Amino acid sequence: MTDIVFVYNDVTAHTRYTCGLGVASIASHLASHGLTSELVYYRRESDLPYALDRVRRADPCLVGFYSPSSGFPALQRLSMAIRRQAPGLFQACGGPHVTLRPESLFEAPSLDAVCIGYGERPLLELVQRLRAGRDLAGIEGFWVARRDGQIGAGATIERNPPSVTFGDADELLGFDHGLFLREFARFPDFSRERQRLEIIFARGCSYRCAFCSNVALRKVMGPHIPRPSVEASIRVVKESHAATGLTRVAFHDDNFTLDREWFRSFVARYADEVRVPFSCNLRADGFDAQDARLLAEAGAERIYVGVESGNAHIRNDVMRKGVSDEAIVRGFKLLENAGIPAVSQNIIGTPGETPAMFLDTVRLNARLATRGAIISVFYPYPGTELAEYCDAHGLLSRRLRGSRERNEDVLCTPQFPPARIGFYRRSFALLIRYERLHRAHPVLLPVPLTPRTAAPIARAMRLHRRTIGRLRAKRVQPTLATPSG
Ligand code: B12
Repeated sequence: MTDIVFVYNDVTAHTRYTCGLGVASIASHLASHGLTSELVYYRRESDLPYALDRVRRADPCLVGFYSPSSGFPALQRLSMAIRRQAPGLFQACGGPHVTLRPESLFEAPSLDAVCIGYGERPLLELVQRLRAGRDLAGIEGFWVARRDGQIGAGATIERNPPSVTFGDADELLGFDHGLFLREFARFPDFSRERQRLEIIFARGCSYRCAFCSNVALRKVMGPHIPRPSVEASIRVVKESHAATGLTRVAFHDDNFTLDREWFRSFVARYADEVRVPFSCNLRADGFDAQDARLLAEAGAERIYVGVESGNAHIRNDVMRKGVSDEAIVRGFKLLENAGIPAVSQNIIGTPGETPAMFLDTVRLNARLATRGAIISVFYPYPGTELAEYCDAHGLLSRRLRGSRERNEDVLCTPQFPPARIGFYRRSFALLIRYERLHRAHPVLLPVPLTPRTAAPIARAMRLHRRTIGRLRAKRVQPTLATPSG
């Protein structure tokens, strides 16, 4: 009999198939204590009957949800359906959303508990007590609602302190990737060849960016950022690599060079002992030429760098990123010199941003040697400084929950209307391309990018791309038609 069915909720984020590392870490910890887990990867709401069927067949003692903030309404609907199907089944939810908003327990009248903070040890304790039929009082990390299988807001809630003491970071390091890989097999478009082995070492980030949940999480969890030793980290990469057979690795740490000493020692050993191609995240001002060289030697094949905005006021005064234009340009240059493809990560629609300011993001990206530029629409995550600002200034719209987050605008921003945000998001790559051409050939392409010229320029670039595409297709066709033998 299965002890736990985890539900990883991806209906609003819809990233490519991804291993939820919180769930994978908890499952690995539970397995080391003899408890078994199953997983439902909740990709779209039409998966509801599938999820109910999996829960019915597994007959666990607990369903454990993970969800980003935007997906919480979908989670509530599923949780409600599970309650109707199995009234006595205990339902708990964890992750950054409920850690920052434990009051979600009142909003979801079919949830029995929410986990605030690290979940490995609290969930083990909870499941052991459920299995033994013992009382659930006083489990650190959990707010528990005594609903007795009922649906309703009237339950009394026991509020225990958050789970903030992590314990031995080496001992707790481990991920049950197999849990996710087995479940991915049900999706026809899942490709094992393209799947990366996902791993995270440091739990958090010490920077104070106003758009990121890390600052809010540190307020709950305290300033200490647990990090396993280099020895344990290398061991777990080797073991996970051998267990999954995946041929590329993604290190998900918010900032891989946050602890420089750890980083240098880790990549040196990784280069010698593992050397599987990998990707990671860096701050543009967080590394030097030697670090870039070490990354290249270790097999870095893609590095994601947060640019956020090309407008220094938006980036540093509003978003509190604290990185200059020069540092960003220098960071990308170092990666280019080391031969590592770099991808910039950008945000559009930050409170206070205007179309003219957004064009600074296009211009800055055009100066960088990028292998791609990702653009996300600003989303105010609970507990962040910018979410509080949006709330205080009446900027939050009804689209906030349940939206395809980062793809749709969710704020009321008269100075940057939703249709304009949509246009710039869709045209971002084309506008960067135009700006590069304009810089290289100012005489041939003299029109500067402004909020007035952006739309006709994007139209012309689209037309140009289509024409080139057609011409290429025509040139390629005869070759394809030539009999090969
Ligand atoms: C790695 C990462 C990713 C990876 C992997 C995703 C994943 N879910 O693991 C990728 C790149 C795919 C990703 C995607 C997204 N991410 Co992300 N991601 C992170 C990052 C950097 C680290 C998360 C992590 O792995 N931590 C380590 C693991 C071991 O800890 P954990 O996940 O917190 O889980 C612990 C506890 O929360 C708890 N817990 C977790 N689940 C459960 C379940 C139960 C039942 C219990 C009891 C406890 C419990 O116990 C776990 C172990 O201690 C965080 C930032 C951060 N520093 O936290 C952002 C973060 C979690 N992501 C965020 C967001 C918004 C997203 C996306 C929505 C972005 C997008 N639109 O595409 C998607 C959402 C995907 C999804 N369906 O959840 C936000 C979430 C904010 C929020 N309030 O919702 C964060 C906080 C960053 C931010 N922007 O501020 N992300």
